[in-house]
Amino acid sequence: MTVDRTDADAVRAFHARADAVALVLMYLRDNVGLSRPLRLTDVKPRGIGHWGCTPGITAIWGAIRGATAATDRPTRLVVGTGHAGLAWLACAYLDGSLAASCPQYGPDVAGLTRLARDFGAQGGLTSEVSRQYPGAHWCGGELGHAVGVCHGLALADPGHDIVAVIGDGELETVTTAGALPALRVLRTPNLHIVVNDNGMRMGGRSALSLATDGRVAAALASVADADAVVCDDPVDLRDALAERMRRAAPASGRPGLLFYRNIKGEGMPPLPGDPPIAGSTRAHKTPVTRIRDAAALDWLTACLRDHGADRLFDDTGRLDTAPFQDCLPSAGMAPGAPCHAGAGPRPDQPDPAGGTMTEALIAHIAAVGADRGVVVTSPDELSSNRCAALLDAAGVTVREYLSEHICVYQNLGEALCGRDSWLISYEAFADLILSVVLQHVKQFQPTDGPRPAAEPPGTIHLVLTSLGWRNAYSHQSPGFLTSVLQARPAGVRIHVPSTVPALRAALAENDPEVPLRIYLFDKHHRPGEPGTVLPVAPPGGVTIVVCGDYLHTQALQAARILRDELGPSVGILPLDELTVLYRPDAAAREIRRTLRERAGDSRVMLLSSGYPDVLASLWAEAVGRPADVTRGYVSQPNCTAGSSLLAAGCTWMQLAGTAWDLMAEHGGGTRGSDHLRRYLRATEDRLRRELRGAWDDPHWFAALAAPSSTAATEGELVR
Ligand SMILES: Cc1ncc(C[n+]2csc(CCOP(=O)(O)OP(=O)(O)O)c2C)c(N)n1
Ligand SMILES: [Mg+2]
Repeated sequence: MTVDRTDADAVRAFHARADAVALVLMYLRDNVGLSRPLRLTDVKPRGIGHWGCTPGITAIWGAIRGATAATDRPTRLVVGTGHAGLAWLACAYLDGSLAASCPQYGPDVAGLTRLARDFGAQGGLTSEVSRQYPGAHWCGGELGHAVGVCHGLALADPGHDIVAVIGDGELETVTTAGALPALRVLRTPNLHIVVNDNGMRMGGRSALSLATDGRVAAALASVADADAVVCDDPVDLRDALAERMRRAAPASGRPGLLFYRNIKGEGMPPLPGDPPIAGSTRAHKTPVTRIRDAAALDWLTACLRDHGADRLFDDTGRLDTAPFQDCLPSAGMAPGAPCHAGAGPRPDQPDPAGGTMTEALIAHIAAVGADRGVVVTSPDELSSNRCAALLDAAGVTVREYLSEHICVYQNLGEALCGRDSWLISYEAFADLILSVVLQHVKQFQPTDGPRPAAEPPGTIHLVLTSLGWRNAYSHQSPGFLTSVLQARPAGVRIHVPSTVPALRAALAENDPEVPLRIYLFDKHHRPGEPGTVLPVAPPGGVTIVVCGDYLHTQALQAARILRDELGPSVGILPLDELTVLYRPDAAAREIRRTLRERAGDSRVMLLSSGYPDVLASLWAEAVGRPADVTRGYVSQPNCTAGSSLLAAGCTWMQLAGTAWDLMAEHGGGTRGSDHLRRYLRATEDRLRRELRGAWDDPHWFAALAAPSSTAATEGELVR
């Protein structure tokens, strides 16, 4: 298919004008239409933004706009180049999509002046893509998310064409490399990946640029089983995209991989006497940082005029859209249109009263799936996490792919469509996606800066059911929760239910303002029901505050032994949701009041599911006094759960011993119980002895971590 001349001119005009707007945003704070000669006072104290990617992105944006106009297909766009904020805003200003959400940036001199002043200013618009950009997906400048997010979008929303724009440097990220072969499995013909192939990364030539004859492009397309296109002209790119969009569902089911070849930072001449900018590493950011004298002012004036900055507005000061009108589509391009997953027939649901944590989880997800359809992603760990039953639940779409990043990116794609989704992963590898998760929630912190009135995204439910404590030497660490906590993010809930009812209560919470819920529980065991131990410690007694079911089991056993010996002396206080320790809302304040009351004047032992220090300081702040003892994960070389617990001082015998010491220190009722002390020490010694050189926890200790099978061993265990 070929486009007619008007359309071709429109694409080229859009490209040129968008570059002009980008230069205005980069350098000017006044006189944005060049209605009079530039003065130094019109210029920002220093240039802001990334020029290098801009000419490529503006050309690609014009091509996408043109293709969308020609086909009338609604399109969603994800720009992986987080540093393309300058190009992004220039394009969105020009095509009106920015003003649709932020009317202050309207199509006239005043609107562009406001935008130029806000761009990069404190309290204004971020210079890298963020949530302030209407319709943008944001990833904190982390390269490598775009194709994975587009998997999620393309599958969640087959009614839209999904276009991912990535850099040739971004193409080198492992996440992008991993996301390409996934396309073979996913079959997403509505996905079009456009590579801004400008030959350069930030600090040098890209790998892609080393094979200029298109061999790398062909090889990558083959890996992805995608239709490859290589072109140097935005009009050709527009043609290729329009053709793909017209064949909205090519019989082949193949996505498109389209390479737009250009020179990084082209269109910006150097200052007289300086080395060339285009195609060099100088092009990446702001090639000329400061405009301080008449010569630099002349250079900037010429540069702006060359791109048509003086022709952006008509005589009345309105943006002149006529030259590129034919590539302004009527169909929307930004994310936001609601979409609905087909609800399947009701499944044979697992028993909602099922006894284990994972059974409760499966029952919940299956019910949600039956009601409105739901996506579950997992990095090849669904069965290992005991959740394979989800594969058979109607309305539940499971996507397994061996990359935590690709999984969470797909969840982000679902969230952009306003849909809730689940990611089921090992705790030990959740650290891999920590920055993605933190960035996602960071965007929901309240800010005073400009921000579009966007629909809240769907909630991502991150389920961690294989605890890092169990194999933290061979695997990574159980520090994910405490790293998240440390950031004290708003809009997050961290559920560490100690019992099945507590998990059910967490699952039943439904607040669309919460973009991320994290659940941590141990897939291995059946935790004790509440009520085994009175929650309130008597005066002089000890309250063990427990986060999560894993340590809860140890604490329960410790309390049981002490109570058998000393009567009601130890209480257990489960802290089932961790963000209550800092959240400013009334509900969290009320929970903190209850915690203070329950802890009363007893001694407090705080057991953290991750590393101890963060929880210790949050507790002290929330309750008004520090815990007397804090325990949590301690990294050390071993390979069994028992030795992790032992190193952390969290086995039941250590906990009981510490509680006993605390009571003794404070004159509590420890009458005549030396034999208990001796028993606890002897048991701890025995555990240490039996663990030395062992490959597994001793049977008697492991049995406690799985109370469903404790009955047979309990006599042996407790004297
Ligand atoms: C994961 C990650 N690592 C490193 C960076 C730092 N960084 C910013 S831009 C860039 C180069 C990007 O090159 P490319 O994708 O080709 O973009 P373009 O040439 O269009 O600027 C790098 C390495 C980053 N943003 N994200
Ligand atoms: Mg590049």
